[in-house]
Amino acid sequence: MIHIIFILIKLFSVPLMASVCIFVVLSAHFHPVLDLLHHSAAGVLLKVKWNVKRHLRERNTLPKIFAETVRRHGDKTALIFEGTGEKWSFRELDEYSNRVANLLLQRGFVEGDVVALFMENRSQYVGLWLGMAKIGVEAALINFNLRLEALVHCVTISNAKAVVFGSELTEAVCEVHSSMGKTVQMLCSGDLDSKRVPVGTEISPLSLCVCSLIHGLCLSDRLFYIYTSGTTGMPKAAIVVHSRYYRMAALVYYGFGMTSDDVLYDCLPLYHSAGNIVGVGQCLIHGMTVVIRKKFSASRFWDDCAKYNCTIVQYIGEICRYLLNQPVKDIEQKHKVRMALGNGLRQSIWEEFTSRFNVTQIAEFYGATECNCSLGNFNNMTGACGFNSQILPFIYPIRLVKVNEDTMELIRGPDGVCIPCKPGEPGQLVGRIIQHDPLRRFDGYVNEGATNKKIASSVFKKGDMAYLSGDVLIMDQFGYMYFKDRTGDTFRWKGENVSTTEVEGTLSRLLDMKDVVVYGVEVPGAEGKAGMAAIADPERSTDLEKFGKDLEKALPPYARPVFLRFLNEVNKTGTYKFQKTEMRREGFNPSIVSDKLYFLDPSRGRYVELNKELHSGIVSGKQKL
Ligand SMILES: *[C@@H]1O[C@H](CO)[C@@H](O)[C@H](O)[C@H]1NC(C)=O
Ligand SMILES: *[C@@H]1O[C@H](CO)[C@@H](O)[C@H](O)[C@H]1NC(C)=O
Ligand SMILES: *[C@@H]1O[C@H](CO)[C@@H](O)[C@H](O)[C@H]1NC(C)=O
Ligand SMILES: *[C@@H]1O[C@H](CO)[C@@H](O)[C@H](O)[C@H]1NC(C)=O
Ligand SMILES: *[C@@H]1O[C@H](CO)[C@@H](O)[C@H](O)[C@H]1NC(C)=O
Ligand SMILES: *[C@@H]1O[C@H](CO)[C@@H](O)[C@H](O)[C@H]1NC(C)=O
Ligand SMILES: CC(=O)N[C@H]1CO[C@H](CO)[C@@H](O)[C@@H]1O
Repeated sequence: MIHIIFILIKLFSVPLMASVCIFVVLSAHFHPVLDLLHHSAAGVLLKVKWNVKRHLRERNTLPKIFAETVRRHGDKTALIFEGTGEKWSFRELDEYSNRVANLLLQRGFVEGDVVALFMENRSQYVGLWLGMAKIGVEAALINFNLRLEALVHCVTISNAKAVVFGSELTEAVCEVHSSMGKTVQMLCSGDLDSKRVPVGTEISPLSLCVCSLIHGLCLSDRLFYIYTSGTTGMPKAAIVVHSRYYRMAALVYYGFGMTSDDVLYDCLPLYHSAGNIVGVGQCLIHGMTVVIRKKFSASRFWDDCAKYNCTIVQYIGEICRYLLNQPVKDIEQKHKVRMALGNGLRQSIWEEFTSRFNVTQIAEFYGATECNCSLGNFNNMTGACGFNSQILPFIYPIRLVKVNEDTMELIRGPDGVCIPCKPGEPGQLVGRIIQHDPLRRFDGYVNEGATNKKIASSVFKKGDMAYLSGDVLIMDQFGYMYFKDRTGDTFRWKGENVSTTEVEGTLSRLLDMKDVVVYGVEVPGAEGKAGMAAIADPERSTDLEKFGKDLEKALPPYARPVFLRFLNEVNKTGTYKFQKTEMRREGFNPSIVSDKLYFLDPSRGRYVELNKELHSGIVSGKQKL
């Protein structure tokens, strides 16, 4: 078999980015050349693509790839559960998952069945879904914070035949048991306390027997479902196929130059792709030891890292800021962590984070579970979340296209095709969908309607199809991509676009790293949306006078929040992202919002308390904004 591949060589003499392209003809197993490609973004993609093709050819699946990892690493520690300190070797994880597989077979589950997995973080979690994967049973990974309707919704849309739950969640399961339908089996992992189970509720203990097996599946089969926490409405179940799992884990492994000797600290929830794929995937596929923590703890973070000799830590959302918020202590520098891997590190705290915690590399990447447009900042470029070659755009068909940032509607040219952005112009990230290419397929959601909203046609050229990321990014002239804002979060005020992410970063810095959530609220009669900042300040320690002055220096007038809302705590998702929908809906009406509200009085240039009288003045248009 002859393959033609493109080799990129970075010319270090030319600032940052200038790649030359050489065409080489290679035989399929010429790996040293691939290693050469290691550190260029396109090289990483080619390598991963190559591996995916090989796995497809060899009819490998994730369980088979894992079997290979077990063969290589056997008694090495695969998972450590911080909490009990329990350690599992690769062999033990394998045996546990085999028992799961056997049990499910005995209970009559077959390939293609769906089983919901509802439990808190621990090693068994990985063993359970892996065991299901071994016999082609698809796990629906349910957020363990869900209760009542949301829980029923997630189980129901997955068409699960059974729910496997952790004994710690017995009560939550009993609450919804009757709404779930008699045909859904309830299996409890751990010690079932029968006193907590109401009479008439049918729950069976999950008792496991030993023997091993792997079924013949294929890399493009479904592995499990992950629920995306949409900004609006109920969660959607996104499909993860074996090849996607492999690809996501492999892209960061090769892209960021990890090795199987690294020890990764994973304190993210396992029902999400960051924790379960990007994190745990390094264990299953690459033989890395992964330390799992039930729940992120800012105060224990560096102690854990030092205790387990972790070399890589994962972060997401606001986690880095919570770490910076902790009092300084020795241990935060006395660890072996060389890399922080994740997404959502704000540019405003990037350098403070690396210097204070002595972490030399930020491995920031971008990519939603269901998205076909992942990016990685493989070159340790401050503030960037990814890179896309400007010279060889065909290697990775993603681009930024012009959108109305307010509504996220695509802006199209006269020919009906989307307009690509120039360097420096913000645009929505889109990825071309090529169904027959396993690296570029879109697997979509379980629900067809949800899939349609994420796909548009005539994006790169007439008649094609592309995945819409929903996020606005900016690319510089070299091809580095910078995250600008989340879906629909940018709003217009005084004819300018306000990026809530940027304003949040600035305000939080001015306010000693407090949680700050920025969003736009509608004011009758005013065009666009007025900015509002919800600030978590339980002690009410904010000096408004000083804050107002600092703000004048830090932000242009249109970006300064017109309203402030002080509360004890802001709501966050399981992945430490802020929830704004409810607050946006409540607006700035003091008779709806019970928290203290302030208004930036333009004539006095300072914040004043927003009472009912002032509110009606604003609504009637008497009070200028
Ligand atoms: C961490 O490394 C030290 C020295 O290299 C070693 O003594 C210790 O056992 C290691 N700890 C763990 C949990 O592996
Ligand atoms: C910071 O990390 C480097 C390399 O990992 C190490 O050599 C150095 O001692 C660390 N600094 C402190 C203060 O621990
Ligand atoms: C990454 O960048 C930071 C500062 O920009 C630098 O201190 C660090 O050494 C770099 N790390 C690597 C691995 O190049
Ligand atoms: C704001 O965004 C829109 C597109 O969403 C763009 O047309 C407009 O030029 C932007 N305005 C400014 C001032 O950047
Ligand atoms: C586009 O979507 C497909 C299907 O899910 C995915 O496999 C592919 O990798 C995506 N494109 C990119 C650039 O990742
Ligand atoms: C936070 O979440 C709780 C429970 O879902 C809800 O009752 C409350 O209104 C939310 N608070 C805000 C400020 O959105
Ligand atoms: C295995 C393990 O330690 N599981 C823990 C998961 O979390 C629950 C509740 O927080 C604990 O009770 C379990 O012991």
